[in-house]
Amino acid sequence: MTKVTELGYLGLSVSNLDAWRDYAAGIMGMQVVDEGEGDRIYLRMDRWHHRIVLHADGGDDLAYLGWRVAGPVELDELAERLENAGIPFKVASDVEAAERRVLGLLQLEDPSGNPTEIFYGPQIDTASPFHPGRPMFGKFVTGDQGLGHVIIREDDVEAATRFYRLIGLEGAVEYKIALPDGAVGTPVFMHCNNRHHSIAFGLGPMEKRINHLMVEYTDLDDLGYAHDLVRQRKFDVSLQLGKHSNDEALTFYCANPSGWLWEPGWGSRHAPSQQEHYVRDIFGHDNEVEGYGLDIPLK
Ligand code: MBD
Ligand code: FE
Repeated sequence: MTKVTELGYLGLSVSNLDAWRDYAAGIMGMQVVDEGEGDRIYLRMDRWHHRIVLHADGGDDLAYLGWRVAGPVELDELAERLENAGIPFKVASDVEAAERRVLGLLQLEDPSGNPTEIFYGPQIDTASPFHPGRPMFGKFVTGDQGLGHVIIREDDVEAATRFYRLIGLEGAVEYKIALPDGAVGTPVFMHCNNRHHSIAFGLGPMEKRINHLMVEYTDLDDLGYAHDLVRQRKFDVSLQLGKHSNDEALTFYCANPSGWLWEPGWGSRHAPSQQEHYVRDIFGHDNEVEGYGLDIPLK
């Protein structure tokens, strides 16, 4: 069965491009690529032309998720599967594919209306070495694990789980976490490669389509460097440094210029081959500034 292979790219809708340049490059280490289009800039994390497009259209939210498949045959197979499942989609034109720097893509919406693209053939700029926006000890963990993971809004968690299974992700509930109001939170985490999870949802209602983006460093010192800069520049920290039980990554959560969260991380383990669940995190992740949708006691 054809599956998506990675969370390959993201489109983000932002209001303040300059603030985002400083944040993504100067703090997090991404490379800004500005091709003079005026309404967008690109963020590079590796040899790809880009992993993230920042569209300056004021939305301050997720614009689209890009899931990769191996090639044109796989794209056709997924199109047929969507058709059989009665899920509407559009085959993008050559001009639209070129805008995304890919060879071909389908455009659709997930069950909560999150704009979703399935693509193949990204432009890889092998001739242009990755040049981080600030000195880096190591690199970003990407390759066949994709760019990172996102937590997004899904109003119907079961419908979302079915949708992501249909396009090839695996996974289910991974935490049963006691919430302050006495309820039990049961977030779903899903993966499509070795990255522990590429997408998660089901932590209750959210204002924005996206709660956070996790990007991972190969080197612990880059996480520390980002943490120092976030503290120096006094960006809100929603969850302090801590270690998750599921991916065992050391991470913290800080506000980005669009008012949702960035989760810099290091040391994630790969997705296990069988389902597990946890009732708390390992250490840390204490709540600090409230109001970013993760005011939950993780331990
Ligand atoms: C994660 O990456 C995460 O964001 C949460 C809330 C719990 C476990 C792993
Ligand atoms: Fe996360």
